[in-house]
Amino acid sequence: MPDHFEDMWRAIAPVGRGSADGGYFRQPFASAERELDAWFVEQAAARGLRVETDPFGNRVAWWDVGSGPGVVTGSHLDSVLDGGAYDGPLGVVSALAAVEVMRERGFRPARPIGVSVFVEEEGSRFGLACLGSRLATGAIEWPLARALTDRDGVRLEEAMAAVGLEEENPQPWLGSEQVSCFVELHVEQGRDLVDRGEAVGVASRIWPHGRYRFDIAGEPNHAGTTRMEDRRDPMLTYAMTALAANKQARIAGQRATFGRLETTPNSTNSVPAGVTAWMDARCESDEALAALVDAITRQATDRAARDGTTLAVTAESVSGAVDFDPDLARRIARDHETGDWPVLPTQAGHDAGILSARGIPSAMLFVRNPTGVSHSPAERAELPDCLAGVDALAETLERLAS
Ligand code: HGY
Ligand code: MN
Ligand code: MN
Repeated sequence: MPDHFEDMWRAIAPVGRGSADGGYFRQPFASAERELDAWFVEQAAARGLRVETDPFGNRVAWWDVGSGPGVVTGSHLDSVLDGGAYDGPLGVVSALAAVEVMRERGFRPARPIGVSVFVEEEGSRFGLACLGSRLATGAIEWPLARALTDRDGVRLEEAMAAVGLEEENPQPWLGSEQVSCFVELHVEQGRDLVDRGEAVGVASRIWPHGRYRFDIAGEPNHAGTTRMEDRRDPMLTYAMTALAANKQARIAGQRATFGRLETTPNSTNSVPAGVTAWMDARCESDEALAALVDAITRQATDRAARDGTTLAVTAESVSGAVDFDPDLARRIARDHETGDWPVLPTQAGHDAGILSARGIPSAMLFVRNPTGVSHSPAERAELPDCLAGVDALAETLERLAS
């Protein structure tokens, strides 16, 4: 007997949680995420869904009814480091629950309905956002992706092989021939719905965003015997770059964050040899993103010249602006008992954005997050809003698969 929403939520809650009220560590192809992957296959089987697994570990569980390209809904099960409970899993659990709701309502889809899980959506292990959906759609070629490494130097292909994904030359497979449209339900990563007093919303667009690695090299030396004027200190260049990024983003009304830092040799009583820092930048347009990264890079380069350090900036992950199909968004948002659902932009990237950019009509449903906080243990969604999200998703799928 398939579990209902609350049973499923209770079953996965402890998987990969750092401490009782802590955050989640669900890195792709590692134990907690694999446990969730196995749980997903079990829940799909309990619903009589046919699970397809692609060579990258992405899953689609099919309700094989109707004909033609399917309507697919789903999200991801991996998390950022110390992430929240809802970012990703809420979309997967809600999709499984929505299948039950449609069946209980006696709905017979005219098209197959798929429940999907894309791997490494966060890019928090291998650095590239939405890696699974980019591989499935061909947005990144396997020869390039296979060599991506994690913080321990493990290559993607090694991590995948370690969990049995060993196809020699895996090919992209996902396009509009397989999928007529894709809908992702996701916890809102912000406060728009809270401020509007709404439980459910629809996405209009995703801001372009990217991740940039700043490699700053200096001269390692003694922290005590080296006079300040004789130093070539990469930590100084980094510190001024972080301040410049914050200032430039504020001036431009955009977003820039340095959240990850490595220093070598990481010694308390040494001037560092090098600092590597990762910047996450998000802007309203592709042009604004390029201009912001350019302005910050210029200021970092000037500072490096003054500090006698060297700087190299590498774009590790770039996702262009996504404008979801406005007719599809309107079709989903309109004429509900509670009126029209609000249509909102987001600065967070999603697999729905990758599929949309590859020509698959895509949409997103957001569920209210009372804290508005995400990528943190403080991320929330109340049960009544989660259940409203399941009903909204079932209603949406019925509209799209009739
Ligand atoms: O980082 C993001 O934009 C998303 O949460 N993966
Ligand atoms: Mn997500
Ligand atoms: Mn996320």
